[in-house]
Amino acid sequence: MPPVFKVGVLGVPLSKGQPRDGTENGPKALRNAGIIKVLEDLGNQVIDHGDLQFETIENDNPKDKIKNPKTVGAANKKISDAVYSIVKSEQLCLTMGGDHSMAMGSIHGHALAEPNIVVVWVDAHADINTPLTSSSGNIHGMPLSFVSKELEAYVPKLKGFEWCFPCISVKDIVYIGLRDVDEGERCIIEHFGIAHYSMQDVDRMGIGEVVDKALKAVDPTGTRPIHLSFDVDALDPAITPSTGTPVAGGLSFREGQYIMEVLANTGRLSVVDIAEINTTVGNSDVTVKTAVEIVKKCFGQKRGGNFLPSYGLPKAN
Ligand code: NNH
Ligand code: MN
Ligand code: MN
Ligand code: MN
Repeated sequence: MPPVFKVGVLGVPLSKGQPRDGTENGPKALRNAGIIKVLEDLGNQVIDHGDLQFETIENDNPKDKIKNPKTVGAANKKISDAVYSIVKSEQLCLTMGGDHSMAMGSIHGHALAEPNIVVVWVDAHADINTPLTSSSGNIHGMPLSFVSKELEAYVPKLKGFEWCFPCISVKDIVYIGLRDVDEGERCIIEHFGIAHYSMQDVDRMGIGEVVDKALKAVDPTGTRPIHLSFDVDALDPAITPSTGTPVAGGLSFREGQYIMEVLANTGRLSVVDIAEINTTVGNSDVTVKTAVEIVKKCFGQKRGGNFLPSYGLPKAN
């Protein structure tokens, strides 16, 4: 039997966590590419929750270096509430971003509904800068610092984020695909011993061993609900060029699919974020196509073929 999921789809048209316009079109691009039908054709029951609507708050001046703090804070509160209720209603939640600051709300809502989650962060970047270590001031480089308990003492209280209390441990995070990590982030990874598998590890061990080790690192018993946060810039820019901060030397199409298939096979995927498609960076067709193929693998499509028990094998006579 192919796995059949009750999938709750949520569009998260967010762009203020980073400097470029275009990430807000991610949900529309995925919808236009037929994502809902693709998921249904795999046998899943799909509940489309539509796209969240975010307001741009007036006079949202940078707080120290942090850009658009109130707008991003308010948007993530909405994301948290929506993801919370989707998870509570027992749907496997697909959040279609949107810039990656969305993961702050998504993880927060998920953790409130399912206190025992682990986070698999597939990204070229670690996105665990604090407002004090970030040199860009872009919140999409910081979501993990806001939700991690051990970092509470390092994250200043900011207006707009009062709702966001730390809800996971850094011990619950594992990275795959890293190849562009800032100094402060590297310090955090070392200091707190956060599990991480960089592209060098993928080169050395191969994706099979990396994914095995990554899952064992955060969840040795293989029992915990999984939050997958997938930044399309984890993949090689050859296959996902339309993203704000492409980094050469990324995961191949096959490696990306493999991660998804293994996570789907655990049966414990609970929330999947797909982030950082930017439709205004070049022609986004290739990127969107790649993203749809990758997302499919989280929701039951197997490269080895899906067995349909209802298929009647035609007899010769
Ligand atoms: N680390 C950089 C920053 O904090 C870049 C983050 N950019 C991303 N993250 N695309 O996935 O600004
Ligand atoms: Mn990234
Ligand atoms: Mn290491
Ligand atoms: Mn990211």
